Amino acid sequence: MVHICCYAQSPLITNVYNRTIINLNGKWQYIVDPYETGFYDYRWKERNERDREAYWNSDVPDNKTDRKEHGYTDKNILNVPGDWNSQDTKFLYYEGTVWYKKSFDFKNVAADKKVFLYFGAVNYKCDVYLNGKKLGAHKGGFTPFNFEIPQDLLKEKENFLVVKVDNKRYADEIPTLNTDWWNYGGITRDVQLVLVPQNFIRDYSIQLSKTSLSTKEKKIEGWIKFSAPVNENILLEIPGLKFKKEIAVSGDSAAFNFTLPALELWSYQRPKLYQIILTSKDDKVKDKIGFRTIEVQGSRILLNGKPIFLRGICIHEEIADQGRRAYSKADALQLLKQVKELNANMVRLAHYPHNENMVRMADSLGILVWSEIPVYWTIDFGNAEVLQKAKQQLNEMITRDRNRCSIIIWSVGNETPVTDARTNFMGNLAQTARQMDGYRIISAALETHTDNGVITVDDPLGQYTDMVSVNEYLGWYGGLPNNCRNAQWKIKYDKPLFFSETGAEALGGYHADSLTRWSEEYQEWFYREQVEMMKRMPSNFSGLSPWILNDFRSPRRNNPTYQQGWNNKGLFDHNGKKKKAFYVLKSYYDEMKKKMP
Ligand code: GCB
Repeated sequence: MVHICCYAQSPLITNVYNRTIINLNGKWQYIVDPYETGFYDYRWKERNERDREAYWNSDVPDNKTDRKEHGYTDKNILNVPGDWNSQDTKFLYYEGTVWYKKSFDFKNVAADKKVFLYFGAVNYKCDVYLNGKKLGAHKGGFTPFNFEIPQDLLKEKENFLVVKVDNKRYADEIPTLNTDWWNYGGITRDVQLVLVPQNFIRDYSIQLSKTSLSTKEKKIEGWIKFSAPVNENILLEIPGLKFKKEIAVSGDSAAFNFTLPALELWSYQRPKLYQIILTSKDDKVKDKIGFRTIEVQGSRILLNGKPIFLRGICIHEEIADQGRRAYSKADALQLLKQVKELNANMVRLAHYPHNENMVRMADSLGILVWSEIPVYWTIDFGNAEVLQKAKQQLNEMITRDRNRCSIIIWSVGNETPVTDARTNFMGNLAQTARQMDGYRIISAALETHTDNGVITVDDPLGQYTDMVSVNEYLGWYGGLPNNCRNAQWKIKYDKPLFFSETGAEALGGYHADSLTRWSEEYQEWFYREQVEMMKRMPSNFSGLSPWILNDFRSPRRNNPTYQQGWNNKGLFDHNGKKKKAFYVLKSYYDEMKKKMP
């Protein structure tokens, strides 16, 4: 009997795209099941594995007397990867269960291979069945997971793969009931079979040591983990540097370090990546990795030992003109090209880990990344199980991406209320992130409060983070933009200060005078005042990621004239057209680039 829980059934395999894979993307048949009839019987008891009415079991009647009340058909098709909301108007607001089914053949697989079923992400909860057997379950809408498939379960012909996907919101999940983005449901990222040797390289970390620059040694530190203990020498190669090193492994993991004097560092100005090849007796994994250091020293952020200014912008994982989740390389390129047009050097991937294409593309285009888990607004902070769920998502995010040099910041959440329970919860996450990965900055987007006209930042969570990131909307949620002129700031921490959000809405193409809310001119004015205020900020001011690159769908935004289900704080409107504010921010970024290239 497979144990059912919210965790992936097998430890995550990293870098799956560079392994032997069989793609299961494409057309999947589906059944919409708002009452979860395929899962619970009429007494609301979970159906047992062999229940013929369970939707994970065959939908083919045994004979003409047989009664079947479920069925998969080509009349009901969803594309995978993809959210269901954008694929048929009946799904636009749907929150509930949809069963997905894929039939696939599986031939010629050597018995010495292991086979894993890998999902890039499914929002939010899924239960996965193959040929009538449960492989496992997973919760968390934005991180990958995999299950090992027992060899004797796979057939040469017509394997019957069923995934129950449920995107309902709950108070004790992450995120919770309340978000300001669209709850896109479905199998939103790639699905593939990953074929690996019996004993394979499951995970590894290869990083430039922080001390490298002071010693000029360019020391690389790392580790490798196998799926089971081995006793052998593995080979690590970096062909671009003609470098080879044997590493002795006895057990299921080994640590190593070495120096690479000729190494060229990765930076957003020159995003140099090296091919890395790891070869063990049975396995071989290739990756492309860049080497850089990122750290906070005093009140500055240093990349490769030099102070930087983060010319950032927030992004949701959405293609606005098609009103859908982004998932592909083409989507990542479309979004990151917009970022380049703005002359930005950084993105805040809000408010959840984006797909792997995005961070790999950021590595190769040279864009710094803030990556975040959806600990957002109103999490049930007093609940120990919820903390475990948050940790699981943090773990999956860091495990997938720790070798992506573009990622410089792990964020443990956004705009959470100051209480002891919340500070313990998020302090714990910050500590976990630091233990898992000592090569990045830990942060969280905090709120400010205003005391006697002074904007105050004193959130106790600031003591656990390496930089102080705040969301401020002076001139949109409080007063008018000219309030920025006499804004006084009081910041408790002597750490780099970052505006993780600021922004105002404008309906693209709506023009009026600058005092008129929702007009492009109001948003433009807002940005002008904000930029002037930023120029007066104290010297620890280290950058910003305004809210947001593109307009995005949000069910909370119900002004019938100016919103209609969209949050219109984008610098690009939902047809991809630049608003006036775009040019204000761009010219600030042009100026800052000259000062701190
Ligand atoms: C915020 C949130 C973001 C919202 C934004 C807004 O502070 O972090 O998720 O979408 O404000 O537009 O209000």
